[in-house]
Amino acid sequence: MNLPANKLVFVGGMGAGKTTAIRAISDIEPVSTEMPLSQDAQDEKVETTVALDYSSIELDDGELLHIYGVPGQRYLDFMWPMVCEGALGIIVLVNAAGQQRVSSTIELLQEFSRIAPDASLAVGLTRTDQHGEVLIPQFRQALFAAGFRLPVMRVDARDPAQVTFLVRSLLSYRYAGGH
Ligand SMILES: Nc1nc2c(ncn2[C@@H]2O[C@H](COP(=O)(O)OP(=O)(O)OP(=O)(O)O)[C@@H](O)[C@H]2O)c(=O)[nH]1
Ligand SMILES: [Mg+2]
Repeated sequence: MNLPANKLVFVGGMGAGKTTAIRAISDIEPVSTEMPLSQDAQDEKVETTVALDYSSIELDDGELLHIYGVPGQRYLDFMWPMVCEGALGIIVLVNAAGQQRVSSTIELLQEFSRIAPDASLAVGLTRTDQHGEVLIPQFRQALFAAGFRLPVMRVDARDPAQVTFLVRSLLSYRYAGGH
């Protein structure tokens, strides 16, 4: 099978901003598999990914990056290994409003380290504009204490510049010798 050389995947819980981030940085019309959310409890969120997101972006000097997203909902986690196959990078998006942010992030990092052992990881914390009480140094320190040395930063998934910066950070980290 021919796998894309530069493949990056956005992962994370439902509503973390994966589909939004991919749409924000897309050079092409993204492929998405959104379905209406049946329950209306999720504030402004009315759709959820049921299979995957796909798009591509051109970085420096024409370097093409294939960007995928997984569904956040647990019952669809059988899609995760399929979508992550051959990925060089995995970005875990974490909703700052979520419960047990630290433990659920560590769980996801452990899970995706198993699913894609050769991928580099990075973490983006979304919705900190609404939840300014979540502090990056503490969050980063907790992940570090759990053994994860990786880029950790705030990101507004709606903002192309911030999402691109996170992508570039992951690539820089990987090629600077981080895993
Ligand atoms: N205010 C604010 N809203 C954000 C931010 N990041 C993402 N959002 C919003 O959060 C929602 C995220 O929805 P999606 O992008 O569909 O989330 P997802 O991770 O793809 O979710 P699933 O596909 O259901 O797993 C969207 O309404 C975004 O506009 C942020 O930093 N600040
Ligand atoms: Mg989605």
